[in-house]
Amino acid sequence: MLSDLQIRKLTHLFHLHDANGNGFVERTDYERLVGRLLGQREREPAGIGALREVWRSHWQEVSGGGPPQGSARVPLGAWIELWTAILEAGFGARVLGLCEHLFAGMDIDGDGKITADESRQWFEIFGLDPAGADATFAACDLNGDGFITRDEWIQLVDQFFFSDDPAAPGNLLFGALAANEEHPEHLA
Ligand SMILES: [Ca+2]
Ligand SMILES: [Ca+2]
Repeated sequence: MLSDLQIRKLTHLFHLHDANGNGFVERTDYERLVGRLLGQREREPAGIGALREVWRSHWQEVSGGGPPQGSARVPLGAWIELWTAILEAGFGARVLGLCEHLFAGMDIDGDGKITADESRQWFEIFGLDPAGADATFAACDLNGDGFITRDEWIQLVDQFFFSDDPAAPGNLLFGALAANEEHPEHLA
């Protein structure tokens, strides 16, 4: 069973994905996010097709494998159920795969490191207040060398999904949880 803190984090994640704030995560929400992710690249990097594909398959998983052109709508309850099933299986290949696609989304220049600037753009993609990005970055750069590396990223994603410690830096990966009730609809 997931803890209250885990449920809060998953609820926060739901609201970030529900980009038009209608109470459902839909295919169009994913497309909007992917569009923002791709829109930040000045030129098409080699891995762009792969990035699009991972997000597409992630949506397929979230929506229960509905038809590609389908109009599946995932309400909060189903979202929590899906993530509960994923997380109760432990930190395995699926969560590692998720780490990889999130990292690829955030590492805009593809150099294998996330900078403070890329972190700010990540906040923009999810419609988060960019004012919070620098504090989040400082907390998430675990060794303070000015970059978030893959190793740090895996620890942070692990904390976001699994930690029950309210002080874990990874809790901030998608912005402060106090923003739970806000919908990022101004970017819709
Ligand atoms: Ca980078
Ligand atoms: Ca670092």
